[in-house]
Amino acid sequence: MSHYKPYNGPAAGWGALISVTRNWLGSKNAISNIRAMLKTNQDHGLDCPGCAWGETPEKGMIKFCENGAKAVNWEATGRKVTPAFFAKYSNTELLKESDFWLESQGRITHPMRYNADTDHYETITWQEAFDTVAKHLNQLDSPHQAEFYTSGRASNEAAFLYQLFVRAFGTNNFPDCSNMCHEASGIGMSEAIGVGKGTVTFEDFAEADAIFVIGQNPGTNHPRMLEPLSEAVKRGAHVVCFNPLKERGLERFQHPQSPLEMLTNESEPTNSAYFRPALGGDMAAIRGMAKFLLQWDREAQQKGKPAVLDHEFIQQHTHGMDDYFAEIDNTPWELIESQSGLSLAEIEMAARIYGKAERVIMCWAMGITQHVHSVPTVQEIVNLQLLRGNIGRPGAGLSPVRGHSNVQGDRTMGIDEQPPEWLLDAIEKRFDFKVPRDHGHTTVQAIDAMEKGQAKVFFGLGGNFVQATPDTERSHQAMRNCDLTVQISTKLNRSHLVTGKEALILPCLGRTEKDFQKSGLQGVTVEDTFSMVHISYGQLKPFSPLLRSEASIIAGIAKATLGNKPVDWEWLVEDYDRIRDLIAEVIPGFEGFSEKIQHPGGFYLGNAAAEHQWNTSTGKANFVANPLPKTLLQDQVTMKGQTPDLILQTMRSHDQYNTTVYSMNDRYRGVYGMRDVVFANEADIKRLGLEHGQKVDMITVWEDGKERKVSNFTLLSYDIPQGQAAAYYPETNPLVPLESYGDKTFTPTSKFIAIKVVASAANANEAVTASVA
Ligand SMILES: Nc1nc2c(c(=O)[nH]1)N[C@H]1C(S)=C(S)[C@@H](COP(=O)(O)OP(=O)(O)OC[C@H]3O[C@@H](n4cnc5c(=O)[nH]c(N)nc54)[C@H](O)[C@@H]3O)O[C@H]1N2
Ligand SMILES: Nc1nc2c(c(=O)[nH]1)N[C@H]1C(S)=C(S)[C@@H](COP(=O)(O)OP(=O)(O)OC[C@H]3O[C@@H](n4cnc5c(=O)[nH]c(N)nc54)[C@H](O)[C@@H]3O)O[C@H]1N2
Ligand SMILES: [Mo]
Repeated sequence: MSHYKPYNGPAAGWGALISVTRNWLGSKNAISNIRAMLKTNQDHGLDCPGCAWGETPEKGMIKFCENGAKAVNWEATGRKVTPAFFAKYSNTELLKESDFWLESQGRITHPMRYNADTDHYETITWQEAFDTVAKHLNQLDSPHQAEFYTSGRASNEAAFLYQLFVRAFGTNNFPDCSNMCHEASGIGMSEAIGVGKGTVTFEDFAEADAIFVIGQNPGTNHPRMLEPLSEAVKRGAHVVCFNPLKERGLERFQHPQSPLEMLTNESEPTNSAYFRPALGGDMAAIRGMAKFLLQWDREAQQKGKPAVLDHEFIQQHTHGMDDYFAEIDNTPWELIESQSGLSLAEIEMAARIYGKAERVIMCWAMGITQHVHSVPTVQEIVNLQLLRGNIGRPGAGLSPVRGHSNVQGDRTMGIDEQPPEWLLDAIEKRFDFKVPRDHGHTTVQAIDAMEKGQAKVFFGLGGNFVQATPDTERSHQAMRNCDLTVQISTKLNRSHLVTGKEALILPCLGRTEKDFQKSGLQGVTVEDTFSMVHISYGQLKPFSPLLRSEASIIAGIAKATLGNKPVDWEWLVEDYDRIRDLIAEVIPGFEGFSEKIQHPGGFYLGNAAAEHQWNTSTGKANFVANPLPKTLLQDQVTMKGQTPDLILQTMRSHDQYNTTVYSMNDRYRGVYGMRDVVFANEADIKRLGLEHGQKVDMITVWEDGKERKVSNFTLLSYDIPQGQAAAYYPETNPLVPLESYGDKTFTPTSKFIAIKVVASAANANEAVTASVA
């Protein structure tokens, strides 16, 4: 029964363990799953396939979190999607089922080919599958007519082989999940400090005096991050949150492995300050902090008091200070206040905490990166850090907290539609073929190309492209336009059902499973958000004898398409050390790769900016002087004179992993048994003449005249700033216009969608009685 009841327990305490236990008990393999979990993070253990947060360094400690346990358990389900399953259900029938139902059917056991005549998936041999892909690829007029998507769970070894194959085939069309995720962090930081990755390591969190957590919900998405946050507060450091929602994990915290805390059922407040900005208002808030610091510094100078800014650092290491200070001076306080959604008193308080702290770490995630002006916002965070030299010192730095467990590693391996020249040169030199130099497609550009019929083959290394991407109706049609769609996957999802004229499902081993190749048991490597690379060994028996590893599937396709060029693909896959030896030759930082990963805990890739080596155009760390956006609403909305009712952000519930829904509950937000809900402020609900509990439709305000609408969502009165709404992804992806993306990033603006909210026409009366407390 669906209901809504605010959650009062602490985050990650008893509630977490109860939920995990229930999850395990619901799985036939509960015992072996637990055993697999217990080996997590030990030598030759498994890298958690959940998020990209770093593994805790202490050796021998068993560290896991509720949502990591869910991720393992989800993969290690007892349920199977067999050829008999596909014989039973036609594709049309399967399309009627929910995403939740589809993934709950279990792991796919056989390679399958879609037969349009019967509307069923049918078995196919691996070789037939490889030959089908090769036939389609080789008959294209240009290699740029194929799109090669990657989701961030792929291992380094698989990703490296994949990019080598695709480049040897002739294109840089590498749309990936990163395009929808931390793209702005990479672009913004690269221009400013010369590296696109976080500059801190796990150890830095123990030394910080203040940790800012901006636009991130770690209690759900990076639960192990709550531990260093809580420890920081315990030793007197500040944790400062910027989030319009009062996320439970950030309010209070109890660690499941600290029995004492659980016995007393008390939880420590992790946040010393919690600010609730407007959606997209963070750049203004941080500009305001910088403006205060600059003002205080000038006052201090006049009075002969100690400086507030780190002038020595600025002189020695940065470029562009004058322009940036001028930009600060030109930014009026009124704009800062109105755009940030915060009072100047709040911003001043944030600035005081910041200015008093000797060492500051700034963390952020999707609340920052999924806006139009995400690159300038990331750069404003960098600017602030440069003002006080908070980069490249112990306990200080930048921490864009990555999403998928190996999304960062995939980029390092060259999954990049805009590859740097040095990488292409290195590949060309090592493998002796002419690499494609033209930039390829991002995710949004790939959809556009498929929509227009310019791209004809879609290939997915993991992920659930049609549900993760914006403008659902159009992205589905784009997929249907293709001649061939191919998905390398573990579980059934909608991307298998929204097919091109031909379609293949290629089932692969998950990270929890043992991967045997000719030379024996293989491990794969991943890179976490702190640039630590380590090896992971599957622990469980492969789910079906027919499953192949991602690397071996890619090798099979590459061989069928290109023959033994530029490498002997199958020989490489016999022993992953051979792939790692190639990586060692091509990718900087991986010299001696196979030996280095023998070291328990793996090895640190290093970070030039953290060493104060600035690989930028100026050879210094750049202050980038971006003006605040004139208005947060895009022209497509304002120029038409349209007024949206609310601005919607789309986010994750506690029981989902991106498009994978574990259950219909969102415990920390008090929602049970339903996901088609929209949170809004009581005052807005009144203003719009609506009622708590009522069914509503949401309609996007955008200029192109296309109707973008989702219907029959339950409207919930929630503690959310006025003018804002929040709802779950992927259900609300139909509302995100394909053309609404970030400047320079092409990242869909999933955290800023202008909408109208109206009462649903159908069953309106019945809806009012929806079960809400
Ligand atoms: N269990 C679990 N773990 C995951 C995932 C998962 O789905 N489930 N997904 C993984 C992936 S791929 C990623 S990228 C990460 C995502 O991790 P998060 O970025 O934490 O994910 P979201 O749910 O999108 O949450 C965004 C947060 O930002 C806030 N927010 C939204 N807009 C704004 C804004 O304009 N300003 C500010 N200051 N805050 C804002 C929201 O209220 C919310 O708390 O998690 C990874 N880990
Ligand atoms: N509206 C809105 N849209 C968003 C976001 C948002 O916040 N709001 N977030 C964006 C973000 S941050 C991201 S990262 C993307 C995520 O986009 P994706 O990475 O494409 O989506 P996932 O849901 O993580 O993919 C799940 C599927 O991956 C497959 N899979 C799982 N494990 C493995 C494995 O080990 N190997 C292989 N080959 N396949 C596997 C399973 O079949 C599963 O169904 O979505 C983006 N879309
Ligand atoms: Mo992500």
